[in-house]
Amino acid sequence: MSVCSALLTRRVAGGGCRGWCGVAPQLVPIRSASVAEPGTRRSDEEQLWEATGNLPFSRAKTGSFFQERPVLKNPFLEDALLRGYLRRHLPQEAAFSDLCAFGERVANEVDEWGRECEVTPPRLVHFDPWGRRVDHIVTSSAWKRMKDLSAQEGLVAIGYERPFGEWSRVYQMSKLYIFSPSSGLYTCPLAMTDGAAKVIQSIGVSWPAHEAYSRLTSRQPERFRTSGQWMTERQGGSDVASGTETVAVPQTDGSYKLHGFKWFTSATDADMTLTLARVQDRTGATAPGSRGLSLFYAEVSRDEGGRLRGIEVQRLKDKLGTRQMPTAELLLDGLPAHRISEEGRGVASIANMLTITRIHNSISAAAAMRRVVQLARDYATRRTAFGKLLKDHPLHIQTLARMEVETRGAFLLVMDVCRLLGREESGTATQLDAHLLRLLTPVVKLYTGKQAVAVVSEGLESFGGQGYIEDTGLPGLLRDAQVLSIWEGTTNVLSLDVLRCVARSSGMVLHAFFTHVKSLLAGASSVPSLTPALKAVDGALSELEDFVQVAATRAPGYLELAARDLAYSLARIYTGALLIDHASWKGASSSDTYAALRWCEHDLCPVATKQARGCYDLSTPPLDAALVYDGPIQG
Ligand code: MFK
Repeated sequence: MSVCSALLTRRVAGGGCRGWCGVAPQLVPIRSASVAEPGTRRSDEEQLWEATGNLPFSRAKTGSFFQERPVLKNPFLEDALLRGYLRRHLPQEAAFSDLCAFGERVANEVDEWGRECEVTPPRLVHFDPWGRRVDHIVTSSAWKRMKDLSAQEGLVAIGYERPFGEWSRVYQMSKLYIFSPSSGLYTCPLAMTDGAAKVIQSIGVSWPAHEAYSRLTSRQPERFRTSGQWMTERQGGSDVASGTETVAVPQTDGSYKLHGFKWFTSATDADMTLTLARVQDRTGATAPGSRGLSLFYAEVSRDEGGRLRGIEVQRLKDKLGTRQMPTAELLLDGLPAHRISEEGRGVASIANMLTITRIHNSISAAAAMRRVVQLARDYATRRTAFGKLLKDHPLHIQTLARMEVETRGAFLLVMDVCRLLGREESGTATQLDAHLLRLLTPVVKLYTGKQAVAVVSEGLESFGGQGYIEDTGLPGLLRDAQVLSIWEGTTNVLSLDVLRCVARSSGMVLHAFFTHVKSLLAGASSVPSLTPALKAVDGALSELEDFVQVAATRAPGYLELAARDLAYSLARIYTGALLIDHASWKGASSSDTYAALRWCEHDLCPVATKQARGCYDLSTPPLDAALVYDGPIQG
């Protein structure tokens, strides 16, 4: 049996990698070592005390005890669920050895680069020393290494090469999941690059986007290019249809020049972008709303004087987190561009990009949870309090176990969406798969974004005060997690997207949901240890069916008030079914069963619970408003 076959067939205990990918395991400190201060001159009295051994702080003011730091180990070998999931669905030796080797590289090399990206954030240089406007976004050398690494490792390319057919997206996203928390936020440009490649491919590869596509999906660092996604303008990021002021002025050669102001452009050092604008007619008029928006491809280039063509970088954003990555305000002042959608089909054409970036967002969310759990459980084997290691305090381990359950649920939910995406792209998707992909994309994004903030916050607490100290690298995990529920559609905007896709499909997406969850439950019905979980999901599914029946008879405002709780119910029920399904697999462990049972102790159908309490009755909004604005004196 080859080493990697062994990896596929045996359950793994501990973290050693030697013999699987041929690399000896190394433990990597997440911070450099601190140095004790030298001692000071001692008085005779002090020396006497010292001689008696009663002056422990006499030689070094810092004392002799130093807490051991948590150690990042190979994130692939540390992750029993990831390996189990792949053993079940993608038992390919090549995939395992690649993920194992990549995990080793992440722990031993890339994580340090990620830290470098954080401590050397990008800066904007507006002018050269001689006063010429240059608008250079200066990034760290680590950020540039991330770009080369991304090409070499095929972090975008795999999705298009499709080495494992319909499972290729699962493989690609597994690599990104391992990479994300160490990537210095390089996963952001990769998300948009992947999304742009998908849009160009789905529209049909033609000039000038043909060259762009081959570069976005290249494995050669010198050819690889990244893309931006410039959608947000000053009037807001959610209501794109009425918030987009940018105009596209037709040129005689069939191209356009864009004039407008993009308020949030992430990873602004990208080589190209996809963006929305309104085409002007001969009189300079544009069509309003969504129907007036078209999709444009533009390259970011410089003229002979070194000045950006048609772009001025107004300033970099001062953000709570994601500081590793440049986010800028851009004035588009005659940016050369090519229209790649039909006129007025901008939103529908960029929707593919939204699907991809929302899935990437969800991968980053699950990965952030996984990373904080890995570090916290390692720390619990090093930190002693009240006479024993943290790992020997049942209450502490209970807290970590709850985080683990959330992390497992998030992982299975997002991987299932990747599975559906892979089926769609390889032409094996059924109608049911297509409906599920449309419904679950906003659901997984909104749910995992919220979970990540909660789990990472809990994780920081498990380090005590050290979790609050910047140069441990831990607070950055929380600051970066906070964006996951905001960009690419906030929780409420995505909840409304769920309603929209239910309405547009005449309920077919919900029909697909019920059908698939029932089939997952049926597949596990013969496993007695899962009975309580099965009953819980089955009961929640019935409650959800009842809710849908009742809601269909109510005014539209009723459903809007229920939108967020409905999305949460879909997430919890579907995740419960996935955990049960995974635990019923013949290679599952007792921990897989336990995780499923624990997950199903959640309120799986909060929309039914809250409906029963009258939370969506139309008498509620004025009461909510009165509560929110209780206090100010009415003038
Ligand atoms: C680590 C990971 C990093 C991730 C990358 C971070 C980058 C950060 C940069 C940003 O945050 S960029 C800003 C992101 N902005 C958003 O995500 C926008 C949020 N708002 C929405 O999603 C709104 O729902 C939307 C703008 C789409 C609403 O616009 P409309 O014009 O009111 O849409 P409408 O009329 O409902 O649909 C227009 C068409 O698009 C329809 O197609 P048809 O005309 O053929 O019927 C819809 O079916 C289609 N569509 C809309 N949303 C869709 C969709 N199709 C598929 N999926 C969707 N989600």
